[in-house]
Amino acid sequence: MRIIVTCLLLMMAGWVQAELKIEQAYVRGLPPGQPNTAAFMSLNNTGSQPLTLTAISSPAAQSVELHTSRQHGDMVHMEKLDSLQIAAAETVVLQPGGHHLMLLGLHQPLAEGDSVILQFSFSDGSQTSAKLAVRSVLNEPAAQQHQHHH
Ligand SMILES: [Cu+2]
Repeated sequence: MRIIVTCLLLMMAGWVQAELKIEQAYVRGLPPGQPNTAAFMSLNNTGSQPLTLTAISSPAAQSVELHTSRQHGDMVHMEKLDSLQIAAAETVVLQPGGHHLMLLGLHQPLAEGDSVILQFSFSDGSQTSAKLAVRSVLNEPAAQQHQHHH
């Protein structure tokens, strides 16, 4: 019964579920007072057509942007990307130091154990959403590796 109701709601919303599997997704939990944070995940296109991610939104933030990190000498700059293409049957990994999502203007501080909903929209009109766990920056894999090596 619940499945039927969900399908009806999806149909009424007028969008198609994107053929995308989102894994290893988390939002970086920062100390209170930080207005923005980043989200990381792997995006696996399970369909037979390329997907172009064009917009992301979240009820937890004023806006969500797609960024990439680029090294200029000793400085790492973030640049906004307008879209991200995921080829059929390919996986794009968003990770610290590379592509990532930025949650800008957080409505409230995010702590370990919280969760954040993200909604993804694609150029073909399909959409999907994901619920991401908040992981404290101290528990992030990259941070652990960093500490491990030094
Ligand atoms: Cu960024």
